[in-house]
Amino acid sequence: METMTKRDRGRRVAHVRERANWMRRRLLRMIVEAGQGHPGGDLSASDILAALYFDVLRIDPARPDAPDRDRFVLSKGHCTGALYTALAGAGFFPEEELATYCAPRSRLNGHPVRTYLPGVETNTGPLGHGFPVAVGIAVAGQIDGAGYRVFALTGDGELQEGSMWEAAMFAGHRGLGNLTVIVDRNGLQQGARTEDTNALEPLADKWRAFGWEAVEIDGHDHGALLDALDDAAAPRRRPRCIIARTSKGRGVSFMQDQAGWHHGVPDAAQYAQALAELDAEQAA
Ligand SMILES: Cc1ncc(C[n+]2csc(CCOP(=O)(O)OP(=O)(O)O)c2C)c(N)n1
Ligand SMILES: [Mg+2]
Repeated sequence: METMTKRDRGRRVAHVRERANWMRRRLLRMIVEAGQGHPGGDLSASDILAALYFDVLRIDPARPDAPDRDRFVLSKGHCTGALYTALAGAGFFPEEELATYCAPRSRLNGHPVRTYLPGVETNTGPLGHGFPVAVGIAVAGQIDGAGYRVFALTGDGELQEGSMWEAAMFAGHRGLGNLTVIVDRNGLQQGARTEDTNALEPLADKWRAFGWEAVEIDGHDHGALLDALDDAAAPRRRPRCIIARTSKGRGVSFMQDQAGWHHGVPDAAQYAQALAELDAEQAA
């Protein structure tokens, strides 16, 4: 492993922090312009996707199909606000194209489509489908002895889908050391708390029982995210689960931890307030 100086780490953390803030502002604008979107889950996942796309993933927008690229699967496929701003910011397509979000014939479908847009590894949207595909990609990498790593982001509500646990069991069985799943543990599914609907806890123990390494971190702490994701790159013989404790709607006070902002569009006054809050956070 390379040794990282404190200065390098500080720079990485500052960069991811700045990019996550940019993503939040940019995705809200995109949702306002389109008149639709899922801001709660987008804001919940922005720090995670910023750490991946602006630091961790070994990807090259000029070679989106490079055989050795790392793969990222947005299993909670409704969060295209976070995914498309990350892809645009990383150079996979021009930022101006964000203005076409959800428009007829746009490449930026409400849920991501692989054949439309470079950088999208697989179609997602129906919960419980993306993560099993990510497991399949990791199995292929294991069989081929390929060097790429596979990352998947799931929702916690998504873990109510039985297919997730079938895939988790198989990944444990195969000892997929090239696979990391990040659970966006914001405690909310579409209209209610996960624990009131069908309790997931003790969640880390469930993954461990399926043959995974599991860690729990603050999913808005950029340093903790980088450490956990760096660690995932270390050689090992088991898949790894990072349970990222998050807040749905993070960064915008009136959206935070509110099931009602799972989907929705801020009005002009709310949008102005959101931008002011995000500007203040960036300046702090
Ligand atoms: C199979 C399936 N059932 C229902 C839905 C509708 N749906 C979209 S998002 C969502 C809630 C997801 O909650 P979670 O996975 O926790 O996402 P987050 O909180 O990160 O937005 C639901 C029920 C869907 N997309 N797919
Ligand atoms: Mg959730």
